[in-house]
Amino acid sequence: WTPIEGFAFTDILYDRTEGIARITLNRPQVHNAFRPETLEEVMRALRHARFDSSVGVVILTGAGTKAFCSGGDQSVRGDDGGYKDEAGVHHLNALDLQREIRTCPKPIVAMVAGWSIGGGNVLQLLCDITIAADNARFGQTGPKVGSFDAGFGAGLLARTIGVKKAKEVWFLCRQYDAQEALEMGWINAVVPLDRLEEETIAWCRRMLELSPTALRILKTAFNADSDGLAGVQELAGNATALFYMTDEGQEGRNAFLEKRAPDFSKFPRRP
Ligand code: 2NE
Repeated sequence: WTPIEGFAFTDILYDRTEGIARITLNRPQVHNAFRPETLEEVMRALRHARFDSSVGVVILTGAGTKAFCSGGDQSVRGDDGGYKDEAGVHHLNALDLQREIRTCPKPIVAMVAGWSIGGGNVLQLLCDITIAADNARFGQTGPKVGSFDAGFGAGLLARTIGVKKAKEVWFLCRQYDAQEALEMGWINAVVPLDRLEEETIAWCRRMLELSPTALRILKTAFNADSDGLAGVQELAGNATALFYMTDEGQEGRNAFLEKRAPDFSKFPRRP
């Protein structure tokens, strides 16, 4: 892994190998719980990876083997509608990161060892693929700690593991081991802890061999219905981008710039 320079991150690590960018939540003293600054850094790294054309896949993980992420840092949870940053401003920017995971056109793989809990587990859910170590444990704690995620945390979970199971997860706040999570369809694979990185990289390499455009459009397709019109917009944006690459799309632009009427007559009206 080679560190990606140019960022003064305090809460995350950001590095790469081959075409894979890795973002690591790095607050092991609190099981990688996030504060607003942590999520801001993750979003900056994710945007960087998105715009780096040599990156095809992103891994989101947690430092150490004890936790992927334990959700929002309860010690900076304020009384004013969010988690306080160092300036005292309240945020719920976990929701912003959720959107950015959805809209990043590259596959994002959660590599999970240990605890995947609360808002951290919602981030895991949002990732496109999850590879877990056999020591991973999953769960939501919201109703226990005075919180809930009634957006993707509830709705997407229900679509992923079924409504009854999703209600169980939230209404009982139990924890589930990696094998149980796999059986529910919550995650994609369970591997021994000492093979977690190797196996995750193998999954990433497989995706790197495939068509980036096909993966991009499939990701938006999987998200389109659950994201409503914003999801349709994402999917449609891909159609526009592809159309811009055609002679037919370029004829309209060229005609405008050349101050002439466009001639679309040579383009077929396909069945
Ligand atoms: C994760 C879990 C089950 C682990 O238990 P255990 O016994 O293995 O570890 P322990 O001792 O609880 O944790 C180790 C240290 O990490 C801190 C603990 O306070 C402890 O610190 P020290 O006593 O050593 O000083 N720690 C762990 N999680 C933390 C957290 N989230 N915030 C601050 N410090 C944390 C157990 O630790 C646990 O249940 N953690 C809390 C999980 C939780 O409730 N997370 C928040 C859910 S709400 C949320 O994430 C959210 C949302 O609902 C909506 C929007 C945004 C966020």
